Amino acid sequence: MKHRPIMTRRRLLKGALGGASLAVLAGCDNVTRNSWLSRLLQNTERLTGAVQRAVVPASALAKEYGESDISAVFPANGNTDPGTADYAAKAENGFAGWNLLIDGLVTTPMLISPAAIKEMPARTQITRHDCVEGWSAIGKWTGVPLGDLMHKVQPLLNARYAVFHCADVDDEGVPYYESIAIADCYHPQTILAYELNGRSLDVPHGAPLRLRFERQLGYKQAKYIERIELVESLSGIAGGKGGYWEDQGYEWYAGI
Ligand SMILES: Nc1nc2c(c(=O)[nH]1)N[C@H]1C(S)=C(S)[C@@H](COP(=O)(O)O)O[C@H]1N2
Ligand SMILES: [Mo]
Repeated sequence: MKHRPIMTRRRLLKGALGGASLAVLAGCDNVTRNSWLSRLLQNTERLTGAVQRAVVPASALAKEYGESDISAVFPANGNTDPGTADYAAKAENGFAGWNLLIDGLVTTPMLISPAAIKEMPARTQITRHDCVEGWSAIGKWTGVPLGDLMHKVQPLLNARYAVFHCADVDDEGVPYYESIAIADCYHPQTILAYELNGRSLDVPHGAPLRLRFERQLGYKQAKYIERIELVESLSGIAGGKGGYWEDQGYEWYAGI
């Protein structure tokens, strides 16, 4: 994957501490190995999340833009093709053979095809995507509100997180995954998107289904989703921190 943890750490650091502090660190490529600094950074990140949770209501909407604001090019980043024979065969077939599984702590587990999802009421939103690697892009996303799918499966009372399992793996075979709080599944701008800028989602941008969770950073926007698992705790899943990048030290609460 392109994202290098150290470099992105430094970008997060820039955001957290500001340009002046970054200048002091310029040329230091071992910032993440420097223990006082990484402790400070982690505390700063935690503080940012805590402050945001305190001052921004969970229901607040991310800014939405107009058609004229849409970026001419929306970069594709991270994995841009799951690359397996199975995925290629399904992509070739317009994802007719794809099924999204929603299971775990739900009353009614469900298997649903992208075609059936497209028949449900849709939401379209023009929003800005911010990647920690230092780029942003404005795109128009169309998809099904995740809350509508939650109403179908009915989460059990002890479900606390939705975990998004993706079809792609990194160079070492580690699968991509992400997670958000159940309450955030019902946020009006949390959608499972199947269109970007009025066209069917292409492979680089996460076909056939990808998450848009607009008040958080790019790495939360899971692509190639094949399973949504509702759980009470994230500790039993992969590295236990709730996401592919979180397992490598990123914040789970990636608020913008
Ligand atoms: N399955 C999967 N989802 C992913 C990634 C990935 O590598 N695999 N990369 C993340 C990162 S870091 C970013 S910035 C966005 C990029 O989305 P895009 O390719 O549509 O620009 O997807 C996120 N979701
Ligand atoms: Mo990213």
